[in-house]
Amino acid sequence: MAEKDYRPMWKDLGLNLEGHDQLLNVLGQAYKDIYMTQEDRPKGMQYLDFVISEAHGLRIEELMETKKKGNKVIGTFCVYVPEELILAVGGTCVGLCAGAEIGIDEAEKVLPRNTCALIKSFMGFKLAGLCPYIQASDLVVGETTCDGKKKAYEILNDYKETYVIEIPQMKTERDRTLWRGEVIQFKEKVEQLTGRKITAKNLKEGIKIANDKRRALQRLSALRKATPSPISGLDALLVNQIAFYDDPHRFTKAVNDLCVELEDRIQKGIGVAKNGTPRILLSGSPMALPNWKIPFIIETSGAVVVAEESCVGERSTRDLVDEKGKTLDEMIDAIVDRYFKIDCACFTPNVERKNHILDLAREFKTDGVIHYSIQFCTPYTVEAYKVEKVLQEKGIPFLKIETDYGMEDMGQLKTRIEAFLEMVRG
Ligand code: BJ8
Repeated sequence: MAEKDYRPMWKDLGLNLEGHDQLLNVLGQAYKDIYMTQEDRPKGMQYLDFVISEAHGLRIEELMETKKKGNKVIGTFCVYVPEELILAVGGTCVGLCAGAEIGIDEAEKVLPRNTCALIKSFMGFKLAGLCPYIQASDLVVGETTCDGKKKAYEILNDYKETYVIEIPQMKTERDRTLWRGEVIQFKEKVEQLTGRKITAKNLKEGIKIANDKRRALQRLSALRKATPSPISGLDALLVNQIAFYDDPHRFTKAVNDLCVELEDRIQKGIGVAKNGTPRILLSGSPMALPNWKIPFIIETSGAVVVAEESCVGERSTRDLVDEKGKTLDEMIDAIVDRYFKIDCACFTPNVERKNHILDLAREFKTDGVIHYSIQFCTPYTVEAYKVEKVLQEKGIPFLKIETDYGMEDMGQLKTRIEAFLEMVRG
């Protein structure tokens, strides 16, 4: 993928060079096959192609540069980690969730086989020495969302210091108090790690950077309401995936530039699929980079994905932190409230999520909802039952898929998705 020789840097980071070369070859080929074969892509996607090609090269070099200046890099696995606190002190937040079936043999030495692929993947990446982001991180932050993750962090901590934030399971006032305490404690952890104080002034800036990124992603999302859709679901997913890695200022600008191009496309009636193409809302477990399997099958079966009800999608961008706060305390409260709205399936009850799915299905004029859960992901697999029920009540076609990162079931999934699209077309 990368042209410059980054091997000395990868070696210094302690990567397994041979395995890493193989990984880059496989990913480079997959990207060509899945992304570069799409037709009528917006020109603005060239920036994203570049970012992907340099994801393990230039971007890591940038992280090492910022570290040399005394700034810290913090790796995270969940959209519940308040990025604003990291940005406030000049830190960089990078997503460590992994979406590839790599290092599984290593992961299965420490985790049960029937663990969700996302957990096995991040553990595999670490144990097999294949992820430069975790190597470059000064601290890794886990969270008590699902049982699989929270127990896996105990093991990960043996290999990399992992600070765990407690996430409540319900949304009562008591839970909010607990959550506020966790945000304060995390603030102190960030201050201790960086040796810098979080103040009203720098936190205001951190909030603005994170909100600007979300605003750009919201703008992109809103443009996908147009018919025909001006961008493929695969490309939009890629933008959402890269949001977790790229420099936030540069990324925000690139997404806004892309939106200008898409606005022009919409005005001219240019889209990636002709009118009448089934419009699909994809809902469920997050699709971490480079998990493109389901949207690839959907979009090569004659449909277009117009929205993702997921943490790599709408759930992580829909809410902004209120920017009106003047004091540090007011800003912390605004952060607490913003994150407390996240409707992950780890919460109970989780009525908000069902309402959001209905709203999205309506706003994006979708013809059907495909619910995706990673195999062995109890929260999303179980919650799919309730999602199906509310959609059935509204007469919205629904397909439930459970799969992992392997390619063995591609044929079977394609058959099911094609049959669903046939039914949707009527
Ligand atoms: S806020 S969705 S990013 S926890 S897929 S590891 S839930 S068994 S990723 Fe998530 Fe935060 Fe929730 Fe979002 Fe567990 Fe399920 Fe695996 Fe998952």
